[in-house]
Amino acid sequence: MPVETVFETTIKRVSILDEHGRFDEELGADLIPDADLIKLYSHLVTCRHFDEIAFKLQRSGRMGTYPENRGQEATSLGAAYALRKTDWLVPCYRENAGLFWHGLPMEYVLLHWMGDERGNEIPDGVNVTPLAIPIGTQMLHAAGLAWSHKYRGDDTIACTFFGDGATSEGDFHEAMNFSANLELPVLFFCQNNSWAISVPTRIQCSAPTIAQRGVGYGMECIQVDGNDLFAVVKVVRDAAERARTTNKPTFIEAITYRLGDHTTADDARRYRDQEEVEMWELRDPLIRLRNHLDAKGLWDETRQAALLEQAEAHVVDVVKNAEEIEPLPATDMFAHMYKDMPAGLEEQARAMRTCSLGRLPGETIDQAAT
Ligand SMILES: Cc1ncc(C[n+]2csc(CCOP(=O)(O)OP(=O)(O)O)c2C)c(N)n1
Ligand SMILES: [Mg+2]
Repeated sequence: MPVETVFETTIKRVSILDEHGRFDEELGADLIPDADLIKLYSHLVTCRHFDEIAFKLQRSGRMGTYPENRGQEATSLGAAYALRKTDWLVPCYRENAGLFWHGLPMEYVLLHWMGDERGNEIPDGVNVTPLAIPIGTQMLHAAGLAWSHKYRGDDTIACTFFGDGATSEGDFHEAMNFSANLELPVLFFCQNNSWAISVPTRIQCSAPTIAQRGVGYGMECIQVDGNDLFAVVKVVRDAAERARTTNKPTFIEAITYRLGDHTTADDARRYRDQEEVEMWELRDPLIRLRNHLDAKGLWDETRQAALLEQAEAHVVDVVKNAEEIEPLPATDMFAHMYKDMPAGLEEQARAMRTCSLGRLPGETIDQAAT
């Protein structure tokens, strides 16, 4: 036969709790115990409240730019829940729910967006890397982390998060190729939220799925309903097991949507239709899970009211911790790039110390210069 098929593939999508409340018992029955389900839902509600407050902090001039997480929370949370605390989460910037579940204190994220580098000095024992603003860079870090654990011979894995837009970056392809060829225990978790700022996914990727980008690297690829916490837990658990036992990476495309603007510096009304947003509001992962809990008799309005009160009190404390931290002089910006600061930078830091920006409150020029 002169022409034969040498390769064929299919991309599967996993859904367990759909937007209409239908639940797949076969896949979902023993996935998440009820007690954990309540904890996860409570966490989602707290994170949603955190998101609202972070947005307000920016709007009232108390914080810099902030990317709302609203609508996407089930993706990173499902992944973090399915992983071990010793595994690495290597985030982009829209994964608060997963990072907080993994142990990152909430105030770190506020400090980051307040421009305070202490927000990126992740506490020991919390296996989370700092938020990555340069798109795509973190995937290579995840490959490196996974490689180091493979080299040590333990079964720790890395899960890196990124957006649909990030899959057009060279770094993405390098990290994928490297991880597949070296057989590294990495999960590549793409949050396809339909947009890369104002660029829709359909003109960013000509293939019908982003998941199939991984096929070219010989990787296991799967699509999942990213607003379905159960389905995310299922695919990440399976992928993590594969990574731990065979060192094979997996590419996961989670279909989700950001309900807010790209960041507080954006106005999404200028490029996307309100009907599209309204359609996705109906698929909100929090509403879906709440309805499921209601149907199981695990939740009611009294519990909801108590949870909201608790979440509000918690976030008040978080904001207080972030805002009341001892201020650092602006020269702190020089402190985080090099172990030994190059002479040129040291010179600039010294010059800044003697101007008002570089001094601590109440510090004189003489004190600063010493
Ligand atoms: C290397 C690089 N190029 C451009 C930007 C500007 N930028 C910030 S976010 C973004 C879009 C990212 O879209 P996507 O990967 O889909 O993530 P999302 O924000 O939708 O979660 C761009 C182009 C950047 N931060 N880094
Ligand atoms: Mg996107």
